[in-house]
Amino acid sequence: KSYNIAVVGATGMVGRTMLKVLEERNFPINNLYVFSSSKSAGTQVQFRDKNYTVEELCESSFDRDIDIALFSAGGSVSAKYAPIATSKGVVVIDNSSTFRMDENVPLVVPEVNESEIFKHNGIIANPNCSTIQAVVALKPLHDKYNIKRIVYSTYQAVSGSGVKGVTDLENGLANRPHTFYPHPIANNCLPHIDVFTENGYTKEELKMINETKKILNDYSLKITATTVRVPVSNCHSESVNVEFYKDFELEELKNILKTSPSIVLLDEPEKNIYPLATIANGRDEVFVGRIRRDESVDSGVNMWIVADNIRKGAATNAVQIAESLIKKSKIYN
Ligand code: 11C
Repeated sequence: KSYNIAVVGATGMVGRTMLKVLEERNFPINNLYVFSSSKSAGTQVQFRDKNYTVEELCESSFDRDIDIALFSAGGSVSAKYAPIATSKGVVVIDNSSTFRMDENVPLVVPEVNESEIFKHNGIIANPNCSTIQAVVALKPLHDKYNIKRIVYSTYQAVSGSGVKGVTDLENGLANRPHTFYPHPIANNCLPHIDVFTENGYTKEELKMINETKKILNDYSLKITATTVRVPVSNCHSESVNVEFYKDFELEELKNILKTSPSIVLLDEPEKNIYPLATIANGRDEVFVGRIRRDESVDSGVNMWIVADNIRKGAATNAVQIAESLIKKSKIYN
Protein backbone atom coordinates (compact mmCIF):
# COMPACT_ATOMS: atom_id res chain seq x y z
CA LYS A 1 0.00 0.00 0.00
CA SER A 2 1.14 3.54 -0.55
CA TYR A 3 0.04 6.74 1.11
CA ASN A 4 -0.86 10.30 0.31
CA ILE A 5 1.61 12.53 2.10
CA ALA A 6 1.72 16.30 2.62
CA VAL A 7 4.76 18.32 3.65
CA VAL A 8 3.88 21.69 5.18
CA GLY A 9 6.82 24.07 5.12
CA ALA A 10 8.30 22.27 2.13
CA THR A 11 10.72 25.04 1.15
CA GLY A 12 12.35 25.41 4.59
CA MET A 13 15.55 23.70 5.66
CA VAL A 14 13.71 20.93 7.54
CA GLY A 15 10.93 20.60 4.92
CA ARG A 16 13.41 20.10 2.10
CA THR A 17 15.26 17.55 4.17
CA MET A 18 11.98 15.75 4.92
CA LEU A 19 11.48 15.32 1.16
CA LYS A 20 15.05 14.08 0.78
CA VAL A 21 14.66 11.59 3.65
CA LEU A 22 11.28 10.32 2.35
CA GLU A 23 13.01 9.71 -0.97
CA GLU A 24 16.13 8.11 0.50
CA ARG A 25 14.11 5.75 2.68
CA ASN A 26 11.79 4.89 -0.18
CA PHE A 27 8.67 5.84 1.75
CA PRO A 28 5.65 4.39 -0.07
CA ILE A 29 4.03 7.53 -1.46
CA ASN A 30 1.09 7.63 -3.80
CA ASN A 31 0.35 11.39 -4.02
CA LEU A 32 2.66 14.03 -2.58
CA TYR A 33 1.40 17.53 -1.69
CA VAL A 34 3.80 20.33 -0.80
CA PHE A 35 2.70 23.48 1.01
CA SER A 36 4.33 26.70 2.20
CA SER A 37 3.43 30.26 3.12
CA SER A 38 2.41 32.68 0.37
CA LYS A 39 6.01 33.96 0.30
CA SER A 40 7.43 30.68 -1.04
CA ALA A 41 4.36 29.39 -2.88
CA GLY A 42 5.09 28.73 -6.55
CA THR A 43 8.61 27.44 -5.79
CA GLN A 44 9.47 24.12 -7.40
CA VAL A 45 10.75 21.26 -5.29
CA GLN A 46 11.99 17.96 -6.60
CA PHE A 47 10.86 14.59 -5.31
CA ARG A 48 12.12 11.42 -6.96
CA ASP A 49 12.29 12.41 -10.63
CA LYS A 50 9.38 14.85 -10.56
CA ASN A 51 9.07 18.56 -9.92
CA TYR A 52 6.28 19.74 -7.65
CA THR A 53 4.98 23.29 -7.41
CA VAL A 54 4.62 24.39 -3.80
CA GLU A 55 1.06 25.49 -3.00
CA GLU A 56 0.11 28.19 -0.54
CA LEU A 57 -1.29 26.59 2.61
CA CYS A 58 -4.92 27.52 3.20
CA GLU A 59 -7.94 26.23 5.08
CA SER A 60 -9.03 24.01 2.20
CA SER A 61 -5.57 22.46 1.68
CA PHE A 62 -6.60 19.29 3.49
CA ASP A 63 -9.91 18.86 1.67
CA ARG A 64 -8.46 15.90 -0.19
CA ASP A 65 -7.34 12.43 0.50
CA ILE A 66 -4.21 12.99 2.62
CA ASP A 67 -3.12 10.26 5.05
CA ILE A 68 -0.20 11.92 6.84
CA ALA A 69 1.00 15.55 6.95
CA LEU A 70 4.51 16.39 8.11
CA PHE A 71 4.46 19.96 9.48
CA SER A 72 7.58 22.08 9.78
CA ALA A 73 6.45 25.63 9.18
CA GLY A 74 6.71 27.12 12.67
CA GLY A 75 4.49 27.12 15.73
CA SER A 76 1.78 29.51 14.57
CA VAL A 77 1.17 27.56 11.33
CA SER A 78 0.92 24.32 13.32
CA ALA A 79 -1.42 25.91 15.90
CA LYS A 80 -3.80 27.04 13.17
CA TYR A 81 -3.60 24.30 10.55
CA ALA A 82 -2.85 21.06 12.44
CA PRO A 83 -6.36 21.00 13.98
CA ILE A 84 -7.87 21.73 10.55
CA ALA A 85 -5.90 18.81 9.09
CA THR A 86 -6.88 16.38 11.85
CA SER A 87 -10.55 17.39 11.52
CA LYS A 88 -10.30 16.09 7.95
CA GLY A 89 -8.84 12.76 9.12
CA VAL A 90 -5.19 13.56 8.41
CA VAL A 91 -2.59 12.35 10.93
CA VAL A 92 -0.21 15.25 11.65
CA ILE A 93 3.42 14.75 12.61
CA ASP A 94 4.37 18.17 13.91
CA ASN A 95 7.92 19.45 14.22
CA SER A 96 7.00 22.61 16.16
CA SER A 97 6.89 22.98 19.93
CA THR A 98 3.17 23.87 19.92
CA PHE A 99 1.70 20.54 21.02
CA ARG A 100 4.72 18.80 22.55
CA MET A 101 3.70 19.13 26.19
CA ASP A 102 -0.02 18.53 25.53
CA GLU A 103 -0.92 15.37 27.45
CA ASN A 104 -3.11 14.18 24.57
CA VAL A 105 -0.22 14.39 22.12
CA PRO A 106 2.51 11.72 22.03
CA LEU A 107 6.05 13.12 21.91
CA VAL A 108 8.08 10.50 20.14
CA VAL A 109 11.60 9.37 19.36
CA PRO A 110 11.01 5.93 17.81
CA GLU A 111 14.15 4.39 19.33
CA VAL A 112 12.87 5.41 22.78
CA ASN A 113 9.07 5.32 22.94
CA GLU A 114 7.70 4.10 19.62
CA SER A 115 4.58 2.57 21.20
CA GLU A 116 3.34 6.05 22.24
CA ILE A 117 2.69 6.75 18.55
CA PHE A 118 -0.40 4.57 18.56
CA LYS A 119 -2.04 6.55 21.36
CA HIS A 120 -2.36 9.57 19.11
CA ASN A 121 -5.53 11.59 18.66
CA GLY A 122 -4.51 12.95 15.28
CA ILE A 123 -1.31 14.76 16.23
CA ILE A 124 2.10 13.28 17.05
CA ALA A 125 4.81 15.75 18.10
CA ASN A 126 8.42 15.58 16.99
CA PRO A 127 10.69 16.71 19.85
CA ASN A 128 13.23 19.52 19.84
CA CYS A 129 16.44 18.60 18.04
CA SER A 130 18.70 18.92 21.06
CA THR A 131 16.37 16.68 23.08
CA ILE A 132 16.14 13.95 20.42
CA GLN A 133 19.85 13.23 20.21
CA ALA A 134 20.23 13.20 24.00
CA VAL A 135 17.38 10.78 24.73
CA VAL A 136 18.55 8.28 22.09
CA ALA A 137 21.68 7.84 24.23
CA LEU A 138 20.01 8.24 27.64
CA LYS A 139 17.18 5.73 27.19
CA PRO A 140 19.26 2.51 27.28
CA LEU A 141 21.26 3.87 30.22
CA HIS A 142 18.11 4.82 32.12
CA ASP A 143 16.70 1.32 31.55
CA LYS A 144 19.83 -0.27 32.99
CA TYR A 145 21.13 2.12 35.69
CA ASN A 146 18.16 4.37 36.55
CA ILE A 147 19.08 7.99 36.00
CA LYS A 148 18.82 10.36 38.97
CA ARG A 149 20.04 13.64 37.46
CA ILE A 150 21.13 15.08 34.10
CA VAL A 151 23.20 18.22 33.40
CA TYR A 152 22.96 19.32 29.75
CA SER A 153 25.41 21.83 28.22
CA THR A 154 24.87 22.28 24.50
CA TYR A 155 26.88 23.67 21.61
CA GLN A 156 24.21 24.21 18.97
CA ALA A 157 24.65 24.87 15.27
CA VAL A 158 23.16 27.90 13.52
CA SER A 159 21.08 25.64 11.23
CA GLY A 160 18.84 25.19 14.29
CA SER A 161 17.61 28.72 13.53
CA GLY A 162 17.02 27.86 9.87
CA VAL A 163 18.33 29.74 6.86
CA LYS A 164 18.49 33.02 8.82
CA GLY A 165 20.94 31.59 11.31
CA VAL A 166 23.16 30.09 8.62
CA THR A 167 23.17 33.40 6.73
CA ASP A 168 24.08 35.33 9.90
CA LEU A 169 27.12 33.11 10.45
CA GLU A 170 28.17 33.38 6.79
CA ASN A 171 27.82 37.18 6.96
CA GLY A 172 29.84 37.37 10.15
CA LEU A 173 32.63 35.17 8.77
CA ALA A 174 32.78 37.47 5.70
CA ASN A 175 32.98 40.55 7.97
CA ARG A 176 29.51 41.67 7.01
CA PRO A 177 27.20 42.90 9.81
CA HIS A 178 24.97 40.42 11.63
CA THR A 179 21.24 40.87 11.29
CA PHE A 180 19.60 37.93 13.02
CA TYR A 181 21.15 37.00 16.38
CA PRO A 182 21.33 39.72 19.07
CA HIS A 183 25.17 39.55 18.91
CA PRO A 184 27.68 38.43 16.28
CA ILE A 185 27.72 34.64 16.07
CA ALA A 186 31.06 34.53 14.21
CA ASN A 187 33.90 34.10 16.74
CA ASN A 188 31.37 33.96 19.54
CA CYS A 189 29.33 31.64 21.75
CA LEU A 190 25.88 32.95 22.62
CA PRO A 191 24.40 31.51 25.84
CA HIS A 192 20.98 32.31 24.49
CA ILE A 193 18.72 30.07 22.36
CA ASP A 194 15.05 31.00 22.05
CA VAL A 195 13.62 33.56 24.50
CA PHE A 196 14.36 34.03 28.20
CA THR A 197 11.66 33.10 30.69
CA GLU A 198 10.96 34.38 34.21
CA ASN A 199 13.26 31.95 36.02
CA GLY A 200 16.27 32.97 33.91
CA TYR A 201 16.21 29.85 31.73
CA THR A 202 15.66 30.11 28.00
CA LYS A 203 12.78 28.26 26.35
CA GLU A 204 15.32 25.99 24.62
CA GLU A 205 16.63 24.97 28.06
CA LEU A 206 13.11 24.35 29.36
CA LYS A 207 12.29 22.31 26.25
CA MET A 208 15.26 20.03 26.93
CA ILE A 209 14.25 19.61 30.57
CA ASN A 210 10.52 19.05 30.05
CA GLU A 211 10.69 17.02 26.84
CA THR A 212 13.31 14.63 28.27
CA LYS A 213 11.00 13.84 31.19
CA LYS A 214 8.01 13.26 28.90
CA ILE A 215 9.88 11.07 26.40
CA LEU A 216 11.59 8.97 29.08
CA ASN A 217 8.24 8.96 30.93
CA ASP A 218 9.93 9.81 34.21
CA TYR A 219 8.90 13.02 35.92
CA SER A 220 11.13 12.30 38.92
CA LEU A 221 14.27 13.01 36.86
CA LYS A 222 16.30 16.01 38.02
CA ILE A 223 17.52 17.93 34.98
CA THR A 224 19.24 21.25 34.35
CA ALA A 225 20.45 22.73 31.06
CA THR A 226 22.51 25.52 29.55
CA THR A 227 22.04 25.85 25.80
CA VAL A 228 24.59 27.75 23.73
CA ARG A 229 24.66 28.78 20.07
CA VAL A 230 28.11 28.28 18.53
CA PRO A 231 29.55 29.27 15.14
CA VAL A 232 29.02 25.84 13.55
CA SER A 233 26.81 25.54 10.45
CA ASN A 234 25.19 22.20 11.17
CA CYS A 235 25.05 19.50 13.89
CA HIS A 236 24.46 20.06 17.58
CA SER A 237 27.08 18.89 20.10
CA GLU A 238 26.22 18.26 23.74
CA SER A 239 28.11 17.65 26.95
CA VAL A 240 25.82 15.42 28.98
CA ASN A 241 26.58 14.67 32.62
CA VAL A 242 24.48 11.89 34.12
CA GLU A 243 24.15 10.62 37.67
CA PHE A 244 22.65 7.16 38.24
CA TYR A 245 20.99 5.47 41.21
CA LYS A 246 22.74 2.19 40.37
CA ASP A 247 26.46 1.45 40.02
CA PHE A 248 27.89 0.75 36.60
CA GLU A 249 30.95 -0.70 34.94
CA LEU A 250 32.33 1.70 32.36
CA GLU A 251 32.97 -1.00 29.75
CA GLU A 252 29.48 -2.39 30.16
CA LEU A 253 27.97 1.09 29.81
CA LYS A 254 29.93 1.67 26.60
CA ASN A 255 28.80 -1.68 25.29
CA ILE A 256 25.16 -0.86 26.01
CA LEU A 257 25.50 2.34 23.98
CA LYS A 258 27.35 0.56 21.19
CA THR A 259 24.61 -2.03 20.78
CA SER A 260 21.64 0.37 21.10
CA PRO A 261 19.67 1.46 18.02
CA SER A 262 20.90 4.47 15.99
CA ILE A 263 24.00 5.01 18.16
CA VAL A 264 27.56 5.09 16.81
CA LEU A 265 30.21 4.92 19.49
CA LEU A 266 33.27 7.01 18.61
CA ASP A 267 35.42 6.76 21.68
CA GLU A 268 39.12 6.21 21.10
CA PRO A 269 40.61 9.38 22.58
CA GLU A 270 44.15 8.02 22.28
CA LYS A 271 43.64 8.15 18.50
CA ASN A 272 41.80 11.52 18.66
CA ILE A 273 38.56 9.74 17.80
CA TYR A 274 35.43 11.32 19.27
CA PRO A 275 32.15 12.65 17.84
CA LEU A 276 32.40 15.79 15.72
CA ALA A 277 29.89 17.96 13.86
CA THR A 278 31.84 17.32 10.67
CA ILE A 279 31.38 13.57 11.15
CA ALA A 280 27.66 13.70 12.03
CA ASN A 281 26.78 16.06 9.18
CA GLY A 282 24.44 14.32 6.71
CA ARG A 283 24.05 11.24 8.91
CA ASP A 284 21.00 9.90 10.72
CA GLU A 285 22.76 8.30 13.70
CA VAL A 286 23.63 9.77 17.08
CA PHE A 287 27.37 9.81 17.78
CA VAL A 288 28.57 9.27 21.37
CA GLY A 289 32.06 9.49 22.81
CA ARG A 290 34.34 10.98 25.51
CA ILE A 291 32.64 8.54 27.86
CA ARG A 292 34.26 8.74 31.27
CA ARG A 293 33.35 8.34 34.90
CA ASP A 294 32.33 11.48 36.76
CA GLU A 295 34.57 10.96 39.77
CA SER A 296 32.88 13.73 41.76
CA VAL A 297 29.80 11.56 42.48
CA ASP A 298 29.17 7.91 43.48
CA SER A 299 27.80 6.81 40.12
CA GLY A 300 28.03 9.25 37.26
CA VAL A 301 29.26 9.55 33.70
CA ASN A 302 30.19 12.29 31.23
CA MET A 303 29.43 11.94 27.51
CA TRP A 304 29.76 13.99 24.35
CA ILE A 305 26.79 13.52 22.02
CA VAL A 306 26.65 14.86 18.45
CA ALA A 307 23.97 14.54 15.77
CA ASP A 308 22.72 16.23 12.62
CA ASN A 309 20.01 18.48 14.05
CA ILE A 310 18.21 18.87 10.72
CA ARG A 311 18.15 15.13 10.04
CA LYS A 312 17.87 13.04 13.25
CA GLY A 313 16.91 16.19 15.17
CA ALA A 314 13.99 16.96 12.87
CA ALA A 315 13.35 15.51 9.39
CA THR A 316 14.55 11.93 9.87
CA ASN A 317 12.83 11.54 13.23
CA ALA A 318 9.55 12.77 11.72
CA VAL A 319 9.85 10.33 8.80
CA GLN A 320 10.68 7.49 11.23
CA ILE A 321 7.44 8.30 13.09
CA ALA A 322 5.55 8.12 9.79
CA GLU A 323 7.22 4.77 9.03
CA SER A 324 6.14 3.38 12.40
CA LEU A 325 2.62 4.62 11.79
CA ILE A 326 2.23 2.86 8.48
CA LYS A 327 3.97 -0.29 9.72
CA LYS A 328 1.73 -0.89 12.68
CA SER A 329 -1.27 1.36 12.86
CA LYS A 330 -4.62 -0.36 12.47
CA ILE A 331 -5.92 2.68 10.62
CA TYR A 332 -3.42 2.26 7.85
CA ASN A 333 -3.31 -1.51 7.34
C1 11C B 1 17.62 25.53 17.78
N1 11C B 1 16.61 23.62 18.89
O1 11C B 1 18.66 24.89 17.59
C2 11C B 1 16.34 24.84 18.17
C3 11C B 1 15.53 24.68 16.93
O2 11C B 1 11.51 23.74 19.27
O3 11C B 1 11.78 22.81 17.35
C4 11C B 1 14.26 23.89 17.10
C5 11C B 1 13.21 24.60 17.88
C6 11C B 1 12.09 23.66 18.19
O4 11C B 1 17.53 26.73 17.64
